[in-house]
Amino acid sequence: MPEITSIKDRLVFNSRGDKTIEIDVITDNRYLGRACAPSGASVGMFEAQSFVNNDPAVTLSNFRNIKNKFIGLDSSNLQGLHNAIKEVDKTDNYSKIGGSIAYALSIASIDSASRSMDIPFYKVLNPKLNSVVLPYPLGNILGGGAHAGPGTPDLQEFLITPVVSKSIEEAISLNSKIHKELKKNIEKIDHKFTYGKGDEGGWAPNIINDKAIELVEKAIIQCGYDPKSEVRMGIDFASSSLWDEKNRIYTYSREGITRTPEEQLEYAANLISNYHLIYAEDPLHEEDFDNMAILTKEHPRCLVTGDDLLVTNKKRVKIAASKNACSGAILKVNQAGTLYDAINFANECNSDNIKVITSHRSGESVDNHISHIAIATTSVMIKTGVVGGERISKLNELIRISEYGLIEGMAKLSNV
Ligand code: 2PG
Ligand code: MG
Repeated sequence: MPEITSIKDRLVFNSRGDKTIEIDVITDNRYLGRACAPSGASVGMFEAQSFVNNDPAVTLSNFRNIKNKFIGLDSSNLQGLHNAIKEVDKTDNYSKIGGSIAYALSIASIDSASRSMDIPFYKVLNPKLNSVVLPYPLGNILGGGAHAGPGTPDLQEFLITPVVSKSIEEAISLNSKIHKELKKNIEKIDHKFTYGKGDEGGWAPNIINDKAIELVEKAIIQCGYDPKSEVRMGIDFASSSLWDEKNRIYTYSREGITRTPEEQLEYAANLISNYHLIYAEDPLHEEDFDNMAILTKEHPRCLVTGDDLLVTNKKRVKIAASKNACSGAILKVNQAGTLYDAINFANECNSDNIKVITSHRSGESVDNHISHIAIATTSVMIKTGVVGGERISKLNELIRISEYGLIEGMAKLSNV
């Protein structure tokens, strides 16, 4: 068995320049696996807690006192490692050890096992996988909300995915082309546009939501594609960050308007229909399973997706499935805690016929493990940016994976 022989750790910085934790797991004194914990700007209420007392340094120094407990474990055994972490931290949200430790330790362990066994990371995670289906890249090309500054749209992310593409390379290239085309469209109407970008590399112009989606659609058409069937659009509404629980209203502070829950439902439904969205993430706030169910029922050609709603939590997706509250589910390992938790979540989604979309966070590193996690969980899409080193590293890894053989093709999204 591949045995963990040592563990190293350090504080490093993420793409926003914030401190985070990186862990090295070494198998059989030779094989180095490494993982760095990402972090979100729009964080769901029910997510794992990344750091003890919100402090990376405290989290790391606590970990140094207990890390010997993980020496001697099988680095390829995700459940064994998960159980060992749970022995140290019995909380539901990893507040004792810190979600960043659960994340980095479990991913670095599989990374290290993959090197010692000389098989790809995705195959260690899912040994039964006989062929590889590649996820479509769902690229953030224009953003606002918690990822960009004042004047940008209230909605967090405007996304595209080129379902027309026959290969991952073609898909990545098409997303980049449309990202570039969009810049020209923005310049024409935002005369003060500085080419500024949000945290994930999407343009951050001074425009309102409705204009943003219009410009994205125009860029797709200008590049010669049909937004109804070839390059489809999506929106991450991140509407928990707009939701005012006390007054029970959605506040679009940049646009200077509010929407009641009924109006928010209608607004999301209109955007889905008018722009043929393939993807609508968190169109309602994180506790509104009922209105999510209405949207899901009425829009079968759109993946009505839970991010803050589900927080990569198996119990929450079970509730969502019982209410038919979504057709898509975002998988972010650090929302769940360990990679084992996240894989269990994906298995639950797949058995409930809810499509999995593996996702980056807005605060990232150049790690590319999520590309393998997307393959292992048979995700239909991978949500990441289109430009920026920490975004492109995930996309380039998919190109490398596509060279391994046993490739079945791109994910099936034709029924959506
Ligand atoms: C989201 C993510 C990723 P953050 O809301 O889906 O795009 O953002 O990491 O800030 O939560
Ligand atoms: Mg989201």
